[in-house]
Amino acid sequence: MTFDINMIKKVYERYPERIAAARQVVQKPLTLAEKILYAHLWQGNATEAYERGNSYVDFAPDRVAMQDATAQMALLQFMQAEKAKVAVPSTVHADHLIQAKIGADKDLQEALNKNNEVFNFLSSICNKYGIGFWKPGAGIIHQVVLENYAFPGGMMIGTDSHTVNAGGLGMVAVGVGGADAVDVMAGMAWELKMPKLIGVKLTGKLNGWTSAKDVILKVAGILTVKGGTGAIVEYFGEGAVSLSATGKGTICNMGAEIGATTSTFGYDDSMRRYLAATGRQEVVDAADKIAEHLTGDAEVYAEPEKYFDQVIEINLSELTPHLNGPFTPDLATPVAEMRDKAIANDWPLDIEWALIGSCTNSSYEDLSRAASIVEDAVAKGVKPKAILGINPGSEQVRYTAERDGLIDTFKKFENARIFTNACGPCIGQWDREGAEKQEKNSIIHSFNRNFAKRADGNPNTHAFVASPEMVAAVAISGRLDFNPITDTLTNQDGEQVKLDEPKGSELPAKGFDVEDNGYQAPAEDGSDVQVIVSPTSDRLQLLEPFSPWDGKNITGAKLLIKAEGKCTTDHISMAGPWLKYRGHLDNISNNMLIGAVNFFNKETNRVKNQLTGEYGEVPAVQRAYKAAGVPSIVVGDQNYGEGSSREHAAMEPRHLGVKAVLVKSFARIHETNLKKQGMLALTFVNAEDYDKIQEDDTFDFLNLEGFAPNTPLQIQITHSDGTTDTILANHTYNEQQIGWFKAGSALNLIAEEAKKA
Ligand code: MIC
Ligand code: SF4
Repeated sequence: MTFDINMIKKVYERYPERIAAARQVVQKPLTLAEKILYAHLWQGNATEAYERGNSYVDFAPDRVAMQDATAQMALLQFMQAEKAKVAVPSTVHADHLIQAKIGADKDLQEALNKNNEVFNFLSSICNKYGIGFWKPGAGIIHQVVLENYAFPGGMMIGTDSHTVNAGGLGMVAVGVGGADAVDVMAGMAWELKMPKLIGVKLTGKLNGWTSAKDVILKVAGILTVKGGTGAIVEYFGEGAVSLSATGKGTICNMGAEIGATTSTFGYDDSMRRYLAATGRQEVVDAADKIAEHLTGDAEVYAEPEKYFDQVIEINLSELTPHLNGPFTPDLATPVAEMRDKAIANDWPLDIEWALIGSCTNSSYEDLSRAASIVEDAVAKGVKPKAILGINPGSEQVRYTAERDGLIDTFKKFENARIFTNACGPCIGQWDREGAEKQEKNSIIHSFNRNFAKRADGNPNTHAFVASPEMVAAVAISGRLDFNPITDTLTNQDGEQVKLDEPKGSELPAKGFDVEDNGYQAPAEDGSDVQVIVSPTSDRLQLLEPFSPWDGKNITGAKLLIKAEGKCTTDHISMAGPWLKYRGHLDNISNNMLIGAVNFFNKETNRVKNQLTGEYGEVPAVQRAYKAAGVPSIVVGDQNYGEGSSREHAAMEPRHLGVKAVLVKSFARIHETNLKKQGMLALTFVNAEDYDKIQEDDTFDFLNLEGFAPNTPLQIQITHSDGTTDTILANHTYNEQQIGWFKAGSALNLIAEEAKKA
């Protein structure tokens, strides 16, 4: 069955007219990204051309997706908007709260017991507001979306940074904070700065050990974790056409790791095959009628330099397998060079754990390619050295893989563990034995992120990212520097054997199958459904509106922390053990910035309380400022807030009384989240001013009373010796966003409007 086919048909019906209007205003051949953007303008047909990287544009996304860890906060906010039902098709996916420990059945039951209150809340709130609910065990949000909802030329937003995965089916799918999702679910426009465009031309064809994952591992190495900021990456060329739809999904998925707004591919046969195999021939039939609009214009792909802001070319025939890491996903190393690099950097070479899964690489094709390696090793009498853990992407994938014998193949290894169809170790939901000893070690996985502590909480775990087939090969050899193209392994009989190249099936030969996909449809009329939040719960807490701005300059603000170096959302609001408080703002605020490194003592979670002169934990010091009615600010480095869409990273400082975050540069989603929650998100006009900030500084804003678009803010810094520096801070607030700041948050404005109506 095809969900929401009428909505999809309506989108397609208006496409020709919308594209014609876009051609009128842009006056140039169009990229696919532009077609999708202009076809989804809130106002309808385009009347002006927007400036990339500059104009704010209102869009009308076709659908919204949320996962359990972000949906709680998104839906707690949606409740405040006082709407009866969501305005566009929306879904919630229970995937982040299931810990991997023993194996699927036991772990799932344990998660149900532990998170009962949250799952019941999500199930009932979805039922009330007309939202589809995918129950725990149904699968990882982005795989389920690709299998059921994504459609070429569509636009969606999701409260998870890897929403971009749906670009594998030719969507513009963007990760956002919950407050953005609330706008769209409440029937309002979604605002985005017109993205810049990066074109990636793929020539040749993948072969041997190289897989789609290596394309994005390579791109990440070229562009780095901030090279895609504010841009849509559009892939094209014969190499793009030769990739499977799920392979395209993998590439788009990890576009989040280069900060890209999203990534996408033109509609082609791989998408037709995937849509048909997942029961959506109707979408193929509808898309085929407007196929010319669902890909970039031929002129664009013939002379990409003329139309994209930046162009990269990769020859798939020459691409080799890569391992990226440790601690950052853009540190790309070709497998053949790993030995020297690892030795030079003292990265542990032994691998104890190898993990396949996550929204990036958990498709049927991924499992089949990895299984072919295991099968080959078993046939050659090679025993694996590392433990191999697998999280299938969805129940449909798991069920089909089991039917086709892939799961049995993995189980031929005694030390293989099949975990739940969920995020699991990818987000620190992993009870790894011995992790508390904090020993230096290496692991390899097919996930997308490898920030410190992310998978097992151990800061000394060096995590490397690779394709599922490389993960399987490394698991068997137990060595980080194993190169399956050249190296041999010793089998049970003492013989030297080589592993065959991976073989996989793009799609299951007998089709996909599933008994219970885990979907719960909402009530037609949810007005009688009660959503219960116990006032004594430590997991869920109804939200109180943040107070509006008093109209005055912020004065006497103390420095809470000057964060040094990489400060991702994992550093600002850690996941793993803290995921359980995602629905309780006050409780989760106790993890605020506990992972950030204090510039002055190089320690985490130890900052000076300027009121007492004593050092304490960041949340505790901030609570002391709040209790004393003293405002504070946070200072940070480049690409602050990289990674997740979790708006907790913005709501926690807001809740605890931080007024401004002043950094060298921001990651897109986090900057928007700060704005939405009524915070000041500022960047140094001169990056070197970061060096002027001292531990005992006090900040006075000089011209906040005149807060206006395109006008930098002046901040006077008073140091402890009485000297002062006045610095300039840039901001990107437009009129409307200044309105959010004044009202205390974007949601306060929606609530005001709702009252007027
Ligand atoms: C992640 O991969 O970091 C997460 C966990 O999926 C986050 C969302 C979250 O923090 O809940 C993301 O990518 O947005
Ligand atoms: Fe889940 Fe990991 Fe994907 Fe985030 S990156 S959605 S935690 S599988």
